[in-house]
Amino acid sequence: IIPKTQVAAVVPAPGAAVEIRREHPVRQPSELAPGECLVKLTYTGVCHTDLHAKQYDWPVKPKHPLVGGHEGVGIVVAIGEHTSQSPVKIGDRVGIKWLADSCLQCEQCRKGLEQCCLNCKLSGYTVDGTFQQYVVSFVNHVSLIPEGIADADAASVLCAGVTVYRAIKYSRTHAGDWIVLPGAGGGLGHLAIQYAREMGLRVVAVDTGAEKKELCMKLGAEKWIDFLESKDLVADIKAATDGLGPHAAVVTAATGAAYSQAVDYLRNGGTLMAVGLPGKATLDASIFFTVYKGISILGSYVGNRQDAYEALEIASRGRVKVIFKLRPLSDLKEVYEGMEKGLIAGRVVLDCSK
Ligand code: 8ID
Ligand code: ZN
Repeated sequence: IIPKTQVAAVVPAPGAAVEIRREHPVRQPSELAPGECLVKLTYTGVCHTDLHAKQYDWPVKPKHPLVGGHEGVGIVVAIGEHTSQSPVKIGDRVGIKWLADSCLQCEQCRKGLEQCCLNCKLSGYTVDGTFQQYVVSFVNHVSLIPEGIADADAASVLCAGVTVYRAIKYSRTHAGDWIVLPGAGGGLGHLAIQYAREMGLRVVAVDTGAEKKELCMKLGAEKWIDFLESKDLVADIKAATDGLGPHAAVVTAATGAAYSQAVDYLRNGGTLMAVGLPGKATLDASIFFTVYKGISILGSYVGNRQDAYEALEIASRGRVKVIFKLRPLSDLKEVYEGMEKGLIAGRVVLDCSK
């Protein structure tokens, strides 16, 4: 019942264009190692990280040829022989996250920082990901998808949702606080608005264009600032937050510029959560004011299994919804073009059957 070949989107070499291949091999159940599982995918989100991988612009490099993608949902159809104590079984509906596998034994794994495991495997980066119909993943790290949420709706919770959920969770804010979200109209940002609201925060959305403005306001942002129209971003953000600045900023824009004034507009004692991942930019912030204002600057990298569980649970109750356009897997190249130009409000989710 497992076909020998499938449709897959392949980046053959560093910086090359993505190719749709219709005869891409499927790893057969007998070829799975212990701990591996084969998942038949229905839908996958497209994250800006996948575009970084294709463009080869990060200091940590991907494998090639590469099947990208790390926001997939599907059914476990096989588990490697001699797998002991699998938390999932054949027939379970699971999600594929960026963190495909970790050793679970090292200091970082023991501390629940498994995404920082030195022996981690990354979906769609160091191992093939979800831009195909059958993906090999790992029983310890696939996420069970709760009932109450459809496959296509769950897909982008697995990276975008988990990532912003964790970033807000550790932003040292509480109900009633102000949070500013540069990149609010994008894939991560539009979910950050909703998780922030769910946690009782007041949201200032920063992004550009009428479509993203409408999306952000509809999702519960209280204030909107267009970063291309603003003549003084620091003054505008402070004015929007009682004159004192926000308690936290979660930056999900993929550019250094979006970080540059955060220390200036944050409230004394505020927290900057670094999430967006420009490959080469450095953080440009006043050391003096970082100290004088008591600012915390924290990097936040996807999430662990518990973060995924919590982010999915909230989404499965309908409290957070991925806003997406559905396209066939074979459209990935065009999706990347739109993403590069900043034209995608919310997310794009791909139908793996097409
Ligand atoms: O674990 C992590 N830290 C993690 C997880 C997943 C993704 C980090 N990321 C990274 C991605 O690799 C990428 O670098 O987060 C970044 C954003 O991913 P995304 O949300 O998937 O990208 P998007 O949909 O293109 O959204 C980015 C938004 O930023 C806006 C754009 O208009 C777009 O809506 N933006 C830009 I570009 N510059 C801005 C600025 N200066 C800005 N918004 C405000 N101010
Ligand atoms: Zn991602």
